[in-house]
Amino acid sequence: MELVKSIKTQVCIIGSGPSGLLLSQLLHNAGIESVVLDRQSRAHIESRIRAGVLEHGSVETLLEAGVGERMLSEGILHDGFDVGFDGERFRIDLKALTGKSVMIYGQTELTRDLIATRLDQGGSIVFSADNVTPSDLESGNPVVRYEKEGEQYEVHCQFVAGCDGFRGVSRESIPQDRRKYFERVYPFGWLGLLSDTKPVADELIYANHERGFALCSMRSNTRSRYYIQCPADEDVNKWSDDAFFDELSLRIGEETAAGLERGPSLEKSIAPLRSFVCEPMRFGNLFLAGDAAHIVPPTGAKGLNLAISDVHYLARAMVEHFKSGNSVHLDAYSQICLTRVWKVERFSWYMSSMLHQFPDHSPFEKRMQRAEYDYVTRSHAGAMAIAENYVGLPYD
Ligand code: RFL
Ligand code: PHB
Repeated sequence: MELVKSIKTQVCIIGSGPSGLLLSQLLHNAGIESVVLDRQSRAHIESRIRAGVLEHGSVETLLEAGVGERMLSEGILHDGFDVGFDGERFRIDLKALTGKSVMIYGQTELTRDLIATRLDQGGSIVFSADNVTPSDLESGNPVVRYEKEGEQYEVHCQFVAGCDGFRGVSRESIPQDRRKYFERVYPFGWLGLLSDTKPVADELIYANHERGFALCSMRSNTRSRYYIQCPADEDVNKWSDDAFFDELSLRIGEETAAGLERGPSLEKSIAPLRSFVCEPMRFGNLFLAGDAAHIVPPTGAKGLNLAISDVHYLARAMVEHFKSGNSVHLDAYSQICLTRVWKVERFSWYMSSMLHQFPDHSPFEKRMQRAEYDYVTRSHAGAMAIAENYVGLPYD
């Protein structure tokens, strides 16, 4: 008979992306034990290239969690960004409109900081855990089974946090008749390129050009991140670095392109664009957070930030439960998150709709896009609506 090793903890967290790691950190800060399980290796997790923009509230949450030191010294505050349309450009002055800024700091760096802090403090993160399977989720004693290096394990806990991203196991372990999915898949993707070159501008540029959307972003003053809209089924191998920079140059206009520094790609990949929400975000003692529960297209820079706000609410609710036995916030968790999630879904959908070329758009819809851009760039209220969402809606 095979021996199954048994582990006991208060919260079993599936997924060691930013959601799972930050939750583990916030629980630890309140004296609550957790075990984090991830199917990937530490090296793989620490090398994934993802988001780059942190909202004001995300920065505050990370600082309060005690994981913001390097972000404060190496991150770059941006007081605005540009939106462009058919060669025109307009700066959304975040600081003047809202009094707030956003922080440019890569998700890759944030993940490294979170892993290092958890491990330094003796936290338990199991990397390369195979066949992670949550069960007994409606009981008071859920169990999460996994395998590692030929051994079988069982984690016994009070709560399971499903922080395992869009393709994880947690959401799918909710019976079909107990959840509802809402989804839109966009008819294009983003081809992204990372290079050790000086960013083409001091702030981000989002541009809608007749050849397709383009985004100029960065990770630091010496590392650029660029994206161009591409067909959803595009083959990344079709794009040499030069072909990418040629196309980007066309879309950002001659004047800006004149200052574009080219350099070999450190990473080049295609991300699909999707809007998705699972309701509710709880099943028994399983709580979903981050991409496991919802996906936004990246045009508003919201995915990581939404993950951080979910975790803020979940940690607060779990701490309250363990400290005082009060479950008011746990019971309200899904509803509190979903109210904010849908507002952020709306903003990400809106930004994506205004800034991309849609293959099925009629001339009427093209005029609507242009009118939207004109409204945003010529009305204080229009610019404000973008700015207050971009710096982040307040937490409830
Ligand atoms: P993650 O980061 O996907 O982490 C999930 C973790 O779960 C593990 N996992 C499993 N573990 C055990 N068993 C299983 N069966 C498992 N299945 C999966 C995975 O290995 C992984 O470690 O989800 P999390 O923590 O919820 O974080 C969400 C963010 O990663 C995501 O929303 C952002 O990256 C989205 N995003 C952006 N968000 C922003 O706020 N600002 C941005 O500027 C921004 N830009 C982006 C983005 C996402 C992009 N891509 C590639 C989708 C730009 C891009 C190109
Ligand atoms: C990025 O730098 O990766 C980035 C920035 C802004 C976005 C999306 C991605 O809206």
